[in-house]
Amino acid sequence: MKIYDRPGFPNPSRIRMILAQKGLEDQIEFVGVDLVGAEHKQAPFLAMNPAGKIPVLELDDGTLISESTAITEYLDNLDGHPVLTGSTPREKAVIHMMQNRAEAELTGAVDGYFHYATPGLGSAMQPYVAPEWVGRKEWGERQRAKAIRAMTYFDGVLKNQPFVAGDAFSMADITVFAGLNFADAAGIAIPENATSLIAWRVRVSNLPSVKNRSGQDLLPEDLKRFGL
Ligand SMILES: N[C@@H](CCC(=O)N[C@@H](CS)C(=O)NCC(=O)O)C(=O)O
Repeated sequence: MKIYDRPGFPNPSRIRMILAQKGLEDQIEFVGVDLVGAEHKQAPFLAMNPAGKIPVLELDDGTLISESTAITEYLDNLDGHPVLTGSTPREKAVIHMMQNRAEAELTGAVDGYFHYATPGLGSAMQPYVAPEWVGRKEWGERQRAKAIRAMTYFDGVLKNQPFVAGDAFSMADITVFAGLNFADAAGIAIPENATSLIAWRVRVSNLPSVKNRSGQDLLPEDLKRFGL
């Protein structure tokens, strides 16, 4: 299997944590995609994923799977023993609900702030992001506020249960974790009073499948291009 991605970016980091949790890392050949150079917006990549986004999983028979949740479902069910996406109808439904909430309210909002209210991925990507319009920056700032509201929401959830979707670690935890790392990179801080979310983050960061795959591992050349 091949995965087209870029180390250190939020959705690729979700998949790398899932591969670690499932013990599949050595079965994958990673193919680097130059996001900062807008390689993912050119015809060869768009033929693999018309959305122009990473990650993309390519199976040995040539099947192409994009969307991190779909890739997660595939990898988690490959051995017949899903541990991140639920086993019972109830578990599956709750995990999917929380996963979608994490993506729509947190990661998606951070993404909106990053691409619209900041220089985002830089000049090569600007033609593909959005045209300048009056209020673009204000919209981006509203996404920042939305991301902070999501952090407060997940803090409330984690006051009552150990993990985002209940008693067990799941793909919803991985998405919230990747979303918080993205928020760090974009400069959106977790509210200080979100103590349950902060404590959960420390706990999750020490899990074997998460440790050292936290998404803070941008390639040196990307760090340089971002001026970091
Ligand atoms: N819904 C997609 C989102 C993927 C996504 O936003 N990937 C980011 C990297 S973390 C990307 O490719 N960004 C580049 C862009 O939007 O141009 C998924 O779940 O995989």
